[in-house]
Amino acid sequence: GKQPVRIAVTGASGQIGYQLLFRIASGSMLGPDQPVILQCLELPQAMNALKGVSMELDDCAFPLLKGIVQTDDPNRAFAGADYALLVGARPRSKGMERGDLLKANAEIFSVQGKALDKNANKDTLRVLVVGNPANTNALIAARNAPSIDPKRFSAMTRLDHNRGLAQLAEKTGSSVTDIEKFCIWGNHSATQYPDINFGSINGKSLTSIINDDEWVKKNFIPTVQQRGAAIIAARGLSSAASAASAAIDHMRDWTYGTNGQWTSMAIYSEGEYGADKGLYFSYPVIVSPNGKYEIVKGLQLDQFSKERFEKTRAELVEEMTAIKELLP
Ligand code: NAX
Repeated sequence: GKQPVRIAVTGASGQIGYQLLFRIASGSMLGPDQPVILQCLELPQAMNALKGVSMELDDCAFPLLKGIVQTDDPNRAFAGADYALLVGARPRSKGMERGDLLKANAEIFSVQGKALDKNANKDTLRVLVVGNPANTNALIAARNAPSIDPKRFSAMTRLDHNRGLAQLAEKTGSSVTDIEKFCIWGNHSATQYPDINFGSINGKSLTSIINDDEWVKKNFIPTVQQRGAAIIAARGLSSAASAASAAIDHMRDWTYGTNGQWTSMAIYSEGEYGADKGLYFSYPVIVSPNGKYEIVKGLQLDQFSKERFEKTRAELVEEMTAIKELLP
């Protein structure tokens, strides 16, 4: 059979970690014939909770699970890592300004970027940043890992993408798998732009099927942008199972391909569509079966889309500017 792959997960005993680890160990991420070793990173004060999670993983008797590392040392967590899911982050505490939040996270992701650079398996590594502000945290980690291709880093907008698919499926009375060529542009934040203009169902354009511009602009776009807040309002806790599920989808598709279909990933920008080179920006991508992603090229954005694109681009530039002096 296949050799086990090493999968580092940070924030492993948090809400999302608790959903994610079991899905990975069960084979949801890399398939039923790929053994895995979980390398869990937590803060020192969460090591006991992590021990409990590890005991539960043992108790599942997952056939694919070949080992669990529990550590508060990034160097150990990332040793030989083929995958790194960076979930742990500093949450916003009361009275904390956005700039302070960016800086607190810049510290965490600088340390982790350096540890990845020193310890990970550079020939296979795929990094997904989930912890917020995810796009800028990905930029910081990548910049601190100069010997790793920046294209091996990504940030998660797949949850936003999946939220959009679910809304569109409901509106059109179709299945989520029927909806093609939908995408999220930009930042994983309320400025993200969920774009249906290229979308189709069975070759028929989504805009003509929906035929309700008012719904798209006043209902659909804000619903996707504000979905995280709506989950918190309803559940009293932020999205966790759906976030973990999106992380699984992101890594599976990045490894095995999207069958020619579009998905959304925040990836290193070379300046495509006018986003600034070096930003981690969500684009429509297609992943080939060998695990290489390509940004969908040649799309014509209309005036409305250009305005939305500009708004989320400007926010990412602003985030980068706030942490610029902390970049190596
Ligand atoms: P929790 O607070 O439940 O868990 C976070 C865990 O990370 C904690 O156990 C904490 O001890 C650990 N941690 C903190 N700093 C660490 C460090 N330096 N090294 C290792 N572990 C560390 O948060 P949870 O609900 O799991 O959310 C995790 C992150 O995902 C948050 O930043 C959250 O904002 C973000 N999200 C991102 C989403 C996305 O789509 N990109 C959606 C869901 C989620 O809101």
